[in-house]
Amino acid sequence: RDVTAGPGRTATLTGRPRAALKTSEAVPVTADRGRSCGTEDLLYGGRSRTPGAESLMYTDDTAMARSVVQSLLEKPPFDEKDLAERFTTEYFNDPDRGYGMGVVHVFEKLQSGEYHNVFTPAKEQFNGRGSFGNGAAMRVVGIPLAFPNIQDIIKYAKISGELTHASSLGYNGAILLALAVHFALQGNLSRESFLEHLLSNMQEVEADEKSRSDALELELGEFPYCNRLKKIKEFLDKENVSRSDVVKELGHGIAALESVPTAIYSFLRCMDPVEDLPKEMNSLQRTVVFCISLGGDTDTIATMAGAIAGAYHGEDQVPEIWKKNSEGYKDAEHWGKQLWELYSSR
Ligand code: 8NA
Ligand code: MG
Ligand code: MG
Ligand code: MG
Repeated sequence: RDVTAGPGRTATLTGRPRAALKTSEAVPVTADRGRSCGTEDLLYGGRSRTPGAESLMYTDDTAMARSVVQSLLEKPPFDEKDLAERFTTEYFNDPDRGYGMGVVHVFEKLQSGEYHNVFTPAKEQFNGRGSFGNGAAMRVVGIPLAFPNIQDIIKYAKISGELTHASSLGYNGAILLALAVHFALQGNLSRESFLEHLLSNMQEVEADEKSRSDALELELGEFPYCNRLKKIKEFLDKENVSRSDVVKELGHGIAALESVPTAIYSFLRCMDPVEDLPKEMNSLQRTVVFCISLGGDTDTIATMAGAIAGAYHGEDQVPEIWKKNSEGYKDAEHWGKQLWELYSSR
C-alpha cells in the first residue's frame, strides 16, 4: 500500500525516482467506505452473501462518472457549468464516497458562489499547478460513449477534466482513457494497432506547449504518456511480466500517469488467460480482477480498465451476479442505451 504518500515523500512507483510524482497529502488508498471485494466476491458476487443483502457500493469514480453521463444526456452537446454544478451537488449530497483529498477544495469553492469562471478553482489547486490525480480519467467514460468523433472526444475529455484537474498530466490522462474506450468500441483491432492509434494521437496531444512545460516542471521528461504506451508494448511483447514489474514501471497510484497506462495494459493483457486467475473468468472479469490484484488505487484502475474492457467485450461479459450486486447497475444499463442513441445520431 505504498501509494500512501506523506509530505515530500515520493508517492509512486516508477522505479525511476526522478520521474516519480510527489503528492502533497496522505491519501489512504484503500479507505473507501463499504466492504472491499476479494476475488471470490468478484466471481460469486460476495462472500457469504445472503439474499437481500445490500449491494456493493460504488466510490467517487462512479459517482462522478454518473454526473458526466447525466450532463451529457440532459445538456447536449456539452455544458461545463451544468457539469460543475452536478459534481458539486453530488459531492455535498453524498461526500463519503472516497474522494481525493484535494478535489474537495474545488467543490467547496464552486459551492461558495464566489467564482464566476467554473475552471478557476481547479487552476488554484496545488499552488497553481493544478491536480495531476487520476480523477479526471476515472469519470470520463461517458464522453467516448457519446461522441463518435476523435476531435470531439479530445476536446470534451479535456474540458471535462479541467473542471477539477488543471495540470495537463491530469487531463491528458482523461484524454488517453477516452481514446482507449473509443478504439475499444470499434472492436476487432489488434493489440498492436490499438496501441499505435493511441500513440499517434497522444503524440499530438502531448506536443502542445502546456503539456511540455508541465512535464518538464514535474521532471517527467518529454511525452510521458507516449513513453508509457511504448512500455506497454514492450511488456506485451514479453511473456509473463510480473505484477511487481507492472507496478514498478507503470504504477498503481493516484496520479493519472501512474494509473491510466496500467489500466490500458491490464485490458490488453487480460484478453488472454492470466496464469493465476480462475479459468472460468471471461476477459472482462479477468481485467477487473487483475487490476485489483495489483493493489494501490484499486477502485480507480479497475474502473478505468473495466470501461475499456466493457466497450470492447460488451455487456454479455458482465456476469449476472455483478449486475445484481452492484449499486446503480440499473441506471448504468438505462443510460448506456441512451448514450448509444446519442452516439449513433451524431
Ligand atoms: P485529487 O485531485 O485530490 O488528487 C489526488 C491526490 O493527488 C491529492 O490529494 C494529492 O495528494 C495528489 N496530487 C494531485 N496533484 C498534485 C500536485 N500537483 N502536487 C502534489 N500532489 C498532487 O483527487 P482525484 O479526483 O484526482 O482522485 C484521485 C484518486 O483519489 C482516485 O483514486 C479517487 O478514488 C481518490 N481516492 C480516494 C481515496 C480515499 O480514501 N479518500 C483513496 C484512494 C483514492
Ligand atoms: Mg474511488
Ligand atoms: Mg477510492
Ligand atoms: Mg480510487
